Amino acid sequence: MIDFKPKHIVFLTGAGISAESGIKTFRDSNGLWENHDILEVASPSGFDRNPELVHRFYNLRRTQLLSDEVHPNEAHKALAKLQKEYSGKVTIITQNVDNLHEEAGSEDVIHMHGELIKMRCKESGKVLTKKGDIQPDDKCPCCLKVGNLRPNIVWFGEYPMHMDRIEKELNSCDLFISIGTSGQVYPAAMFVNLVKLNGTYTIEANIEETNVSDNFDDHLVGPATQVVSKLVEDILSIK
Ligand code: BJW
Repeated sequence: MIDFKPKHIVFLTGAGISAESGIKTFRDSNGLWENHDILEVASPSGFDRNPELVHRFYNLRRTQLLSDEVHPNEAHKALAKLQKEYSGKVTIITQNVDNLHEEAGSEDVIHMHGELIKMRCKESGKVLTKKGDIQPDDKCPCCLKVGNLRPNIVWFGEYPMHMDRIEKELNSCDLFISIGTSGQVYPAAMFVNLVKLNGTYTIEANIEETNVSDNFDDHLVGPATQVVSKLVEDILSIK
């Protein structure tokens, strides 16, 4: 396990960390993609073809996220605790578009695939917070045109957000921990390979083996609420 005191820890989180908060993952059986053609709801061409379907998909997910049923779980809370109490630097990069890390108290979370509670003007690129539904015929508050509002989400074929910052964080960490991601979506799936070029120690936490498990030095197998809480206590106890 970890036999050194890390100066800078980078966490990469995926849908698995929010699964126990009641948010469906993407690729699991009964997951979000099961009843959807991925490219119809998560690509720019899908949005151009059928904005109503895409808005409906994200409106439903935003409503669920903001409902009383969904709360941060022990894994989100443990990471927030580590960020507050650890003497070294702790960075959270998430592929998730939910706001559960922030709700748990984490700060400066890097949302590489965007955020459900934000929308964007297609013309100016300006990002606005939006907690209610977006309809295809809504007027954009920025350019005042109808149809120019889109979810502030990174779809397939689009460039993920904050990549310059992410590259810097990956290059400066000495411990990289991936939690609850299947390793099927790039570029996030190759972060483990990038950090290993610098000799960074790597840990994967997941309920099962993934396509990229072999790339990690160590594995924590089990639900995120259990393994992440224990991992954080272990890190906080390193002298
Ligand atoms: C638990 C648990 C519990 C469950 N505890 N664990 C061919 C080859 C290589 C690449 C490509 C290719 N063709 C196209 C590409 C590129 C493409 C890509 O990767 N496609 C793949 C499908 C092959 N990528 C892109 O287009 C990206 N852009 C890009 O590459 O730009 C060029 C570029 C290159 C190099 C550098 C920089 C840029 C953009 C990707 C955008 C992804 N967007 C989505 C949807 C939007 C968000 C939304 O609607 O919510 O983001 S896709 C979806 O997948 C979502 C997620 O963030 C992402 C990752 O999913 P995640 O989090 O891993 O979830 P799951 O469901 O897959 O896995 C859950 C895991 O949790 C499982 O392992 C479970 O076991 C585990 N789990 N319960 C712990 N309780």
